[in-house]
Amino acid sequence: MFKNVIVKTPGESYVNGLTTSDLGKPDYEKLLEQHKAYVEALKKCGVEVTHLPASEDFPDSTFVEDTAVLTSEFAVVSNPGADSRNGEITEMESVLKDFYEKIYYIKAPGTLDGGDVLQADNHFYIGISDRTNEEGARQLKEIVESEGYKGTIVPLEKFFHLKTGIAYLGNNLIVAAGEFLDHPDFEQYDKLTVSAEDEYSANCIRVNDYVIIPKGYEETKRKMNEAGYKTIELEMSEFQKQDGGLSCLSLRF
Ligand code: CIR
Repeated sequence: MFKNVIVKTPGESYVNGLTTSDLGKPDYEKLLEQHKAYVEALKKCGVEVTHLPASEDFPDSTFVEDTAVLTSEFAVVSNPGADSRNGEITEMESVLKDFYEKIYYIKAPGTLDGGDVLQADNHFYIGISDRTNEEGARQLKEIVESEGYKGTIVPLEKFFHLKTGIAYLGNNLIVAAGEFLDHPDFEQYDKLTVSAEDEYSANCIRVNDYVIIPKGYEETKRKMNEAGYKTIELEMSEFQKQDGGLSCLSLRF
């Protein structure tokens, strides 16, 4: 069960943030509506929402997930791999001090984005990507193992972040797309598979009694409902334009 989430309103500078997509410029008004709906959905899942104001100096800072890795017992402040995003951790560190006594840090030359970290029960999977380097992944593995968790490092082939293509729903069930459909590191899990054309819906989040999924992916939704999960669908177009998905917009703990 998650009790808390942290979210952050996107600033007007969001439209100038990092992206590799060719989906066009985000519409700021629409973006704010979509963010508001995201926060409402989280509230429906029964969590307490800590809502941070926009920071114009950090265009991508609504994607708070990348700044930390959180568990019920400890927090890890990340060291984001994109220069323009690295300063986002200053604000997050001070927020996390209100919730955690035990805080670890990923230190240079290690870099790590929270989007590269998937927790499945007592096991952390840590992706090596363009943002998370081997040293950052090694540091996180050492931290989680010192806390009694397992850690597995997973070099990514194509996905931007680890969680771009995989999610954990609990009960040994993962949602998998692309390179994770048949990946040896995840063979012990039951799989809800996502086709290449629905790949964006692999980035979904289980929050207590619901799975929040992007709107417009009927097959993913049907498979989740058949597996016994209640779903909430959210319009994500303006986040997708900047390479962001549902998990990226919150820290859940
Ligand atoms: C970035 O490039 O950092 C942002 N535009 C998107 C970050 C998405 N975050 C995530 O997948 N955890």
